[in-house]
Amino acid sequence: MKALLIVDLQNDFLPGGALPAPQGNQIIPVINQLMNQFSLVIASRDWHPKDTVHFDKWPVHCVAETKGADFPAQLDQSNIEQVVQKGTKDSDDGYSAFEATNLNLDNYLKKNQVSELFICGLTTEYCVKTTVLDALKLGYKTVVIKNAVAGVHAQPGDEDRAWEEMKNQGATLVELA
Ligand code: VGL
Repeated sequence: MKALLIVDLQNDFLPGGALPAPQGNQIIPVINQLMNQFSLVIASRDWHPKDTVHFDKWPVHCVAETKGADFPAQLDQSNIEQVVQKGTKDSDDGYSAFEATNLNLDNYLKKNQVSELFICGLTTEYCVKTTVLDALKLGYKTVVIKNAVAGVHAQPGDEDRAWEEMKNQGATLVELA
């Protein structure tokens, strides 16, 4: 069975937020459409404490229970079956959805007979890439939906390198409508 994993589509990673992907808004309608093609949809969210080592590297973003951590109003949440939270401790970055602390995502997917994981969301260079690499290591057939992912562009060239790395490690890159 295949599942859709939406990574960190949260206000703080969208224009106007604390750590925005400049093209982030463009992927929301694409993802709203895509969800109808999957019988299982999971969303991850960064859910940080106010003080965390993660904020030594990044502007404060996605603090639990704040507007910045919310999903955007334009996202259709009605098809999301499960939300997983990560980066919840003051000692971890929690880039990968497989580091979620409220649910063992790998066990959950295996229990639901998921063998093929379609991944979209924010951001290409960090949480999408890290989640994709973990999914590959855990043995999922991993498909990244290129037109439903956006980069944060922290450093020039990072996004291209992230795509290369995902491809080299075995991810399939597709465009879906
Ligand atoms: C992310 C930078 C810092 C992401 C999270 O969701 O890609 N990027 N924290």
